[in-house]
Amino acid sequence: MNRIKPITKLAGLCLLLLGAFTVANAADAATWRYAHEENQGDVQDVYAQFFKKHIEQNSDHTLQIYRFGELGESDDIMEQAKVGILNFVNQSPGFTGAQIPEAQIFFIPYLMPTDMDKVVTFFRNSTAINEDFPKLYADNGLELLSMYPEGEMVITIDEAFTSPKGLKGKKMRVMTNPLLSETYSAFGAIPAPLPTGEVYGALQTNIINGQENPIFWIESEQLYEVSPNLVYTSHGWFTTAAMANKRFYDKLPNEDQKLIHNAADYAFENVIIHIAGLEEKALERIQERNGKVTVTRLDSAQIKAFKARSGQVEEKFIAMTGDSGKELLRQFKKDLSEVQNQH
Ligand code: 6CS
Repeated sequence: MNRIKPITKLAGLCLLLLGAFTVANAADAATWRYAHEENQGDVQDVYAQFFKKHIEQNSDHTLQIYRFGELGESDDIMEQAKVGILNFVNQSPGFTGAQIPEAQIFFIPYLMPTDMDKVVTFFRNSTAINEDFPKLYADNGLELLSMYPEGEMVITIDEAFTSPKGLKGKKMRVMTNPLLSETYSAFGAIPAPLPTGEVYGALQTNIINGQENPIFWIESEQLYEVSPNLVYTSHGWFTTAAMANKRFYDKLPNEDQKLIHNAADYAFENVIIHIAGLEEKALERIQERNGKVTVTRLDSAQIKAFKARSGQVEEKFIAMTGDSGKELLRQFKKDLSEVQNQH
């Protein structure tokens, strides 16, 4: 677990600037800097380590990885990547959605399948993911390398619930994109947008009543200690994205650009292997460690009541994104129906 300390962030930034100076003096063999949003051994860290392995085994370049908290919050590392002091950043649409509204599509509840095989097939084959999103990110100065799933979203809360009524008046932490707030309002709750580092403390002090995340993160950040009732609502998957600063990427020789995309493909394949079974194992460990943890899995009739509220979120998504979002949603749904037909 890593709750951000300002002094750690400052030290990290000093190292980063020193590193940038060193890189500027290097000729061919460069040191590239990559930051992500998670702790050691978590899904984004696994992706980053495989990305690094491929780069370093296939070139003279080295990759310096910065984990959650070392350089600040998610929005801090994105800012550092956009100005070019970081070459690569892994940021989830949960945060990127605030600057690229179309990335909020992942927060329309019940759009994604719950079955992992279908989710993975979707990410591999989807035109929306592999052709449309790279253009949207490029328009924002980012070369998109991979979009990949991390795990099913599970709600943790102070009192278990089985209907929207049970969420009434509950303050639920959401990542800081406006559409996710709409989802929780539609579910009957009061959305509370917060950066990652503030979630544990807000739960501990009852400033919020609950939050959502994949189980591996609930374990990694020990959120189950302060939010022990787990509710499976089947409303979505946590998606994330790895990208490069586009100015940096565009100036690279073709062979380095190819190397980077090959490294991303290699990391994607390995992260998919990593997430298989991850959530089940994390849940077992959580239950062993804390006897207070409860698990509620909504049945199909209970899910129906939440699903009935997804239409209004979809409408908000279109209102927020206009024709571009409408077209993305059409393609997204087409890609998803192809996945359903294949399985
Ligand atoms: O909820 C969050 O803020 C964090 N959750 C995960 C799974 N990864 C990092 C992210 O920022």
